[in-house]
Amino acid sequence: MLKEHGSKKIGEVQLSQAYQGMRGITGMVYETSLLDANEGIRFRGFSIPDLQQKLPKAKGGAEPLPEGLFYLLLTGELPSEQDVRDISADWNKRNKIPSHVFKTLDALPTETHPMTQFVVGVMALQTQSIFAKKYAEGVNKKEYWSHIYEDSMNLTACLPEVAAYIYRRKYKGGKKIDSNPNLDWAGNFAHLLGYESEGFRELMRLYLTIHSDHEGGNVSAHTTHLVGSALSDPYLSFAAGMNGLAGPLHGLANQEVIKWITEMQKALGSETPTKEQIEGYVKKTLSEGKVVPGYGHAVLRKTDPRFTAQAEFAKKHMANDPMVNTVWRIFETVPPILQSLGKIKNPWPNVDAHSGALLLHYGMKEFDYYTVLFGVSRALGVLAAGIWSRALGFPIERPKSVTTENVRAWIKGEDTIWE
Ligand code: HAX
Repeated sequence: MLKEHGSKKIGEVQLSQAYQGMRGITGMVYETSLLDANEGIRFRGFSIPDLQQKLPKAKGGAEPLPEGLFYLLLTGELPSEQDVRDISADWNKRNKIPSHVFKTLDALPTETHPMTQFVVGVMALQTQSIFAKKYAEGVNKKEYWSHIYEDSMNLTACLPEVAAYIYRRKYKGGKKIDSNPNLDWAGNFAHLLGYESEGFRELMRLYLTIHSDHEGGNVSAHTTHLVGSALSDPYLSFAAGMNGLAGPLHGLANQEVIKWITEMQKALGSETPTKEQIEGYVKKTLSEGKVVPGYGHAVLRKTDPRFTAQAEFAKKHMANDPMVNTVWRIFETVPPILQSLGKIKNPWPNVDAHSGALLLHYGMKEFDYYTVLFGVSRALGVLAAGIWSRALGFPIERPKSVTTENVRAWIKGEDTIWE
């Protein structure tokens, strides 16, 4: 394909795009999912409602199992029930975590933000990298992908236990819970965290499926992709991506949403403020030069279908929950206000506007932990994509940059350095 079509142009770059976050520049290939501005995410062509219908579920459950989503992202094909059971069993065998990982986490003060602890935990696991060992021994580049695959499977298998260890240590007095090998990956994660209701397990299955992938340009996926292109192993590249997810304009927004709503409830003296009260609080937030967390997106131009999927889950399981109802009232109130500012390209809610209310419903009130759940899910997408990047032999990623001095000279016709 490249021999025949490699010189065809897929876009042009404007000066404003170079200065303003590279919006709209198509500059990378990322196999596992594609984002449409109006329709939202498709995982290998399948929308979230498609996945809810077509992916295998737990016994008696209604939500897709993330193992099935991982199979789909990796192979491009829908898995059978047996494929999904095989992955659950495989991950249950691979989740052997060396004791130094827990000791490393224990060395951190418990006040350390859970995302920092998560990244430290992943970095401590890096001693297990098969790719790094094989590379040091000398390996043919055609085999890279298979070692990256082994690392990705092992890392994915270990993440729930590492993530749950952080939760139990920070908030539950360090009482660690052992894995239950009879449970699916998400069900076991719920169990490891200490949540045994079927409702929370179902929420985790949905949550870990829908947060997994959002094409390649978002900060966590792009960072994992970029760092992986230097042949840094999946532990190194995933940890790098997680540092990006920990930013408040990206994954940390799920923590910020609940923090913002809780502060609003306190300021207004009501658990379920009216639309008028919310309107006033939103205007105050904007006048203080802050963003309204959970709203807006760099690519999406409609309500995020991941928000809608979570709202549907809430309608089914907790329609009368006061926090959920407040989230829905915020949804009725915020978009017209943001729209009226005239500068916000997408006034609609994103994935993070809803997730915290669902977690709170089941009793998970430690909102600074929420981004770790997002991180565990995001592993499925970025690691599957990383296996493909090595299979396709993508080179080290290295775009060109310029200085403002170059740009000024170019405007005057004195510099053509990049033409
Ligand atoms: N509240 C207030 N102002 C907002 C806003 C919001 N929710 N969303 C955008 N804006 C502002 C921008 O800050 C920018 O202002 P300036 O021109 O003064 O700098 C202006 O509107 C134009 O921004 P944009 O082009 O519409 O949005 P961007 O592509 O630059 O940014 C963001 C996209 C998601 C970062 C942005 O909408 C935002 O900050 N939202 C709130 C934080 C949030 O919810 N982040 C999570 C996003 C989804 C995600 O990654 N989840 O993990």
